[in-house]
This record gives sequence, C-alpha cells and structure tokens, in this order.
Amino acid sequence: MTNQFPARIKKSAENHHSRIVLALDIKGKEPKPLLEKTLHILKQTGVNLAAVKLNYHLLLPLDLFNSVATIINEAHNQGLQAIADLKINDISSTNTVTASYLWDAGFDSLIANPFVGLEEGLGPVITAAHEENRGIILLVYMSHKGAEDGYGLKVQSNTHTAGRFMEMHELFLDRALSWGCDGIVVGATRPETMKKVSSKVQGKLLVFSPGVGAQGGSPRPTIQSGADFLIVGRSILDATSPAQAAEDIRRATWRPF
Ligand code: NUP
Repeated sequence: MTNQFPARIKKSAENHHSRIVLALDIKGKEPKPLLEKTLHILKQTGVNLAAVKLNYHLLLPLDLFNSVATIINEAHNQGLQAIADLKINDISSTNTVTASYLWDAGFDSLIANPFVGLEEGLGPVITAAHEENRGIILLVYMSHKGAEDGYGLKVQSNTHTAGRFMEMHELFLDRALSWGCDGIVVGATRPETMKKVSSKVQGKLLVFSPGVGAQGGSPRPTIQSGADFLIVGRSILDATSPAQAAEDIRRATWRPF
C-alpha cells in the first residue's frame, strides 16, 4: 500500500489554510487536569492547525490507549494529523514495538533519529510504518544551539560519500531520501541550512521546522526559506490567547502547496 501520510497532512493544511503543527507540550503531573487542559487547547486552536505533535510531556504521564488515544481522536475529528515525537533511537526490535504501540494509539507519523542506521535500526520500522499507511520523519538538523555538536560534525562515510567529508546533517538528509522517508526536521534557527536542504529536497520530503518564537526563529522567513510546516509550541501555548496566537501565525505563514 502507498503511504498516504504526506497527502493527508497536506489536505489538512489546505482545509485549514495552515502550515502549523502545534507541539502539545503541556505540563502537569496529574493526568486528569493534564488531559482536560490539552483537549481545551486543542478545541481552541484546532481550526488554525494542520497537525498536532505529542512529545514526552504527554506520552509519559498519560495512558497511551486511553487519554493519548482520546487526544488523537479529537485531533482527527478536527481534521488534523497526529505526530509522535519520541525521536526513536534504538535497535529495531525495540523500535518496532514502540512504533506498533504508537500506531495502535492512532498516531499518523513518528519522528526518528537517523543516527542509529538502517539495518537492524530504523529499516524495519520504516517498512512496517508504510505497510500501516503511516509516516516516518527523520531528524536532519535540530533547532537548539548545541545541535552543532552532533549534526554539524564533519564525517567521512565510506559507504555513502566515497571518502568525501560531509556534515552529519548532509548525510542524514541523504539517508532520509534514500531510505524512503516522508519528512525531515530542520530547525528554524538555521535559515541557511533550511535553504540548502529545501533546494535539495524539491518536494520529495516534507520539511518540518521547530524553533520559531521561544527558540529565536521567525515563522514567515522560515516558510519562505522552504519549510513546509512550522512546529510551534510555547509561542502558542503560553500566549494570553492561544487561539489568537495560532491564528496570527497561520495568517502570516499560510500559502497553498
Ligand atoms: O530540533 C528539534 N527542535 C525542537 O524544538 C526537534 C524537535 N522535535 N523539537 C520539538 O519541537 C521540541 O521538543 C518541542 O516539542 C517543539 C518546539 O517547541 P517550542 O520551542 O516551540 O516551544
């Protein structure tokens, strides 16, 4: 079966005229108020979004097949896609179990770390995801300052670069393309990298960009540099009116595919 995640998220974007993936990074140690607060934010902002992303903030304290599935269900009812941001990063027998739980809870896509490699790493997860009509998004260059310590390293891969040195993120981008992934993550804090990456990607992968607002990146220039989606958390969640903040970013950044 062809994996329809890229088509589904583009359709959600077109329906709401939005390039925003809301990072539901809501904090709280009591599961019930945490779930209620999350659903409240989702109801307020959903009309301005293309997708939601759930991270450890919700995936650790909440029950996956109950509260998390309820949040995903609400997102789907609003015509939004749901992305799991666990940055999976292990051997394949562990990765495939993790992924199968996430698919059973209803997630449409997950974020993974290309560092672990294909064989006995991410390969079986990518195959299984596509069989289940779900997407895989790889980290290519993260948004935080220290990302340079890893994604900026110069590496020499005999198998991949014919002995030439390249930066880790260039290697990761090649992996995302050759492994048949659906999307990549590139920080909005790295506009030059974003331009280079998007010119190389040319529609073959969706580019997701976190790091606007709280981390210093700017929404509109990030989309103009070639990002397909902005991942936004605190700029919306911590605003006096999350609905208004989401609408403002949506209006400033919307453009059709
Ligand atoms: O490179 C990355 N940077 C990043 O911030 C990859 C990520 N997945 N994220 C996530 O995006 C981060 O964990 C958080 O969930 C969200 C950004 O939130 P904010 O900085 O907009 O509040």
